[in-house]
Amino acid sequence: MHQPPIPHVAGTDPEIAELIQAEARRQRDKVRLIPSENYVSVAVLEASGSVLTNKYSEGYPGRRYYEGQQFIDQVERLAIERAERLFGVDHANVQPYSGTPANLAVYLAFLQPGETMMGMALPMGGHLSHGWPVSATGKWFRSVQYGVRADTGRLDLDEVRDLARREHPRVIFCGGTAIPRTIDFPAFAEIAREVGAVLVADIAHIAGLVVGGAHPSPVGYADVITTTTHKTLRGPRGAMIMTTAEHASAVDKAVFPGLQGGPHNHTTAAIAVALHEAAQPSFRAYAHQVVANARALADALTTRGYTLISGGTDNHLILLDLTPQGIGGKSAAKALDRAGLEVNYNTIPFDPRKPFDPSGIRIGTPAITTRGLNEQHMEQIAGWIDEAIIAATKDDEEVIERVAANVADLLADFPMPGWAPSA
Ligand code: DSN
Repeated sequence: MHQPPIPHVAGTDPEIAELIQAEARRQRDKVRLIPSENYVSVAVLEASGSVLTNKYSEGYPGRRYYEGQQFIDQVERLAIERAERLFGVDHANVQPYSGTPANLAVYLAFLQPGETMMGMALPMGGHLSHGWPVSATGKWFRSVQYGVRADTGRLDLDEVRDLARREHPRVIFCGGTAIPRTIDFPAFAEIAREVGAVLVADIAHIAGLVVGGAHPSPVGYADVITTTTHKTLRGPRGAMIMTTAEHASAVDKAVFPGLQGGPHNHTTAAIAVALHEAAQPSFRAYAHQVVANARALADALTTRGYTLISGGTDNHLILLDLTPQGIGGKSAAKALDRAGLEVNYNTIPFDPRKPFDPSGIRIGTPAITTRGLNEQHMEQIAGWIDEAIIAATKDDEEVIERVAANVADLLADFPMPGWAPSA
């Protein structure tokens, strides 16, 4: 979309055009370390910016409520077939607008209001839509939340089993947003089977690692798999729900007409393109490099004395507890951003601080891996993170500016995918 730039937006609406260009420059100039973000390809950008946005198509391929579906049906069928083939599932629904709507469809398919579900607590690494109290999922259902052990920072599946036996959930979610370790899908499946619950694996963060062979797959263990399409999977902002044949119809009905109207066809096309890209051998290499980079970064931060929740990482994500450094997560994240290193502040398990100014920061390697950085750059990035955090504790803006200049020097050799500056 931005390559070449956006002449028609610039002509019609220069204000928005300049904001788009400014955001593109920002993405170019930062070492982007937010684990749920990435850079999509120009092909994905083109599909998402296409005339498919003009078309309504409530329903599913071959069963629509509007005429004119000759090509939209083919787009959606391709996206579905590619998802089914790539993940090795019986059925895929590619219409959910994003991760939370996908998870809401699961509630609608399998639970009545007030019934019991289980999910990982948000401050322990879970997600709002896994039954956290401020979300509709925590208000409208009886939510039982599990967490990690205080001594290891890891899930204790015996505790999860005990809780499930006691509370009898109808649905159990596994997965989340700040889990640095491999998710044990077989163990969750055993627990769900024992208590008669539907197991839902929310693999939004790790979907790209799963298809790239860098994280075990939940297929064959989870009854239902939800995922966004824009994180490690490197597609547009959207989501999918994948199921065994048994649950296909319940999930399809929950998405449409249960929760949504017309699917966003431009997004569906971009998801199809992203799935095609994810089926290429180069995507496997990317997925393994994401993990190798995260491990190298985790090691370099550990060497510098940082406390990593769970002691390290198995995937794309690192959760740092900054308590020993004497700085809150929010101040650290803001200083790092000024230094050209974009992370997000994040609660850590058993956080004594408030979510809007927690003790941790969350770091991930998908976007920098897409940009072409590898293990040899992680030592340098860990050093800059350390320098910027120490500088922040001393209000030393000079050091922060110097780190930002070093970041710019490094990134000059790694063009941003999807955008080329106009000048
Ligand atoms: N907001 C996403 C993340 O950053 O992990 C989860 O929905």
